[in-house]
Amino acid sequence: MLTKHRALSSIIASVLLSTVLGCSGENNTKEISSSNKESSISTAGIDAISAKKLPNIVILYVDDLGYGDLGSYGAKGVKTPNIDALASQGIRFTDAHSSAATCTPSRYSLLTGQYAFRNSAAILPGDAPLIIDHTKPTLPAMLKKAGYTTAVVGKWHLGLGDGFVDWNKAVKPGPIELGFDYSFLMPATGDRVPTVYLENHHVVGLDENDPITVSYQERIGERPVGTKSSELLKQTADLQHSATIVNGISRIGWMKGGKAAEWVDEEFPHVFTNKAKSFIADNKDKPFMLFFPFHDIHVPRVPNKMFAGKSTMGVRGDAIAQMDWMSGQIIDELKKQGVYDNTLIIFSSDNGPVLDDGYNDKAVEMLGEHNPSGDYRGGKYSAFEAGTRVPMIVTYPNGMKVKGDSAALISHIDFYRSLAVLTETELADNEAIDSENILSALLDANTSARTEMLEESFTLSLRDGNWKYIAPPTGTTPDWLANKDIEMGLQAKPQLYRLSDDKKERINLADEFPEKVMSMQQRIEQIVANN
Ligand code: NG6
Ligand code: CA
Repeated sequence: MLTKHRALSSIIASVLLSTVLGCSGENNTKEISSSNKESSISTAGIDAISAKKLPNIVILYVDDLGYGDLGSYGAKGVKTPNIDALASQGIRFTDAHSSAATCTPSRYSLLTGQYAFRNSAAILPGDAPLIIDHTKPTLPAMLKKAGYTTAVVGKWHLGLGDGFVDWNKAVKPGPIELGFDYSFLMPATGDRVPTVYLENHHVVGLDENDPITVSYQERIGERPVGTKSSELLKQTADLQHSATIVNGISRIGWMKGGKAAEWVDEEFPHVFTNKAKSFIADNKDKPFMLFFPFHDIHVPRVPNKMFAGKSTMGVRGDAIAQMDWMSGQIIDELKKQGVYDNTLIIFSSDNGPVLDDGYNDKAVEMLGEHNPSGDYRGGKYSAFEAGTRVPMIVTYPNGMKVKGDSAALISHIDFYRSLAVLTETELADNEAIDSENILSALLDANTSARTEMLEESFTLSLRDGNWKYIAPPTGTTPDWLANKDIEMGLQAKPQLYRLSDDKKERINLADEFPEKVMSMQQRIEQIVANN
């Protein structure tokens, strides 16, 4: 089924969602009356109590995993048996895209169903305020309304607080105010201070006699910094990543205090996985939604020694093996708790791959034959396909109609509306305005999805079937990306590619098809104007 593009014209005003946010997560017997029903109950005579329950929803969201980084997508330097097994039990998508080519915009769109440019969402520093308006609809609040208990465990990077965060007090608004019942976070990224965990509103393990202060302007406190104490480092780094050193890794930004609360990077796989497993075990008897954004395989790549040498690619490959193990642990817990068959798992990545992202971790030198972008051009930050075209696997034993490979064109921005349809939740007119219902394609490998799709990077690109148009950028790129314009797909002239015979986006057809260029540029302008 091809869903219709929503009429977007009259949507501007905001609608308070306080009623949604106030809803309890108790309704765990809601039945699904959609076409999935035929696979729901096998035994006749069972009454409504055992009628098919809402499926649990688990979103495994890897950071910076490229199209070619999994065994099931052609990886050469690392094995990913747990994810590959998942792929063999569901649908492996070949044209699925993160909403943007960087993390913050991508996650913003996933959780709001709106393009990040509508909110100027860009990569955030670790002390940025929450960029999602908690008075407006969000994916977790929508699912909470549908009867779900919701959690986020992992990397956040969407800002916290409303301007100035005091890490020694309740840190809010944040995920709880957005509709998550439980949160256990890395507040920003692994390469940004503060290097502490945040559980619900509070820093974990904080000693009140050693308060935390964070600065992105100037050095504070006594901790050594990468620019001066390189002998303390496990990996040296570029200037940007050479501020406060914690656990032998220099980070972006400075942090004072909070010594007892510091994380140890090598412990991430156990810490985050255990929190996810506990949430699953605690909620196995009611519908739950777990959003699990990994730190891996983002920099700094400091995998646990369990994974040392598991790949032929050094720490970047070992971090992929670690991510695969963590995924396996979570999948096993779903099985152990008897809820795997009734769980919709979406596995994907927030943007394309990057090798050198600031640390000297030998990702480039040890790459070998492995191609992180698969057959596509570009990677993280890039307007070319590999900026957003990422691995995506969906399983749902109770509801899956046709397994196998799917070439459906899908954006992660579509999860919001599709999950609303799955859970029979009505959306308000101004809710998830850029999100399309592609639920049928998530459950049936033979069903198509979008015909057109916007890709966000440092410019906007549009897919129209196999046509790909990259608009000349109108803004500026960060200094650290200077001189990389061609590599990032950013050019002053329009670019038009025909992916069916040029998947690597090498032959710019813009001069040959000026009308196509004009119509696709106009379509981008319409989308931006919300028409
Ligand atoms: C950039 C960082 C990069 C990474 C990225 C965010 C520099 C030079 N580069 O600013 O290392 O942290 O932000 O990555 O500072 S993302 O996947 O979270 O978008
Ligand atoms: Ca990312």
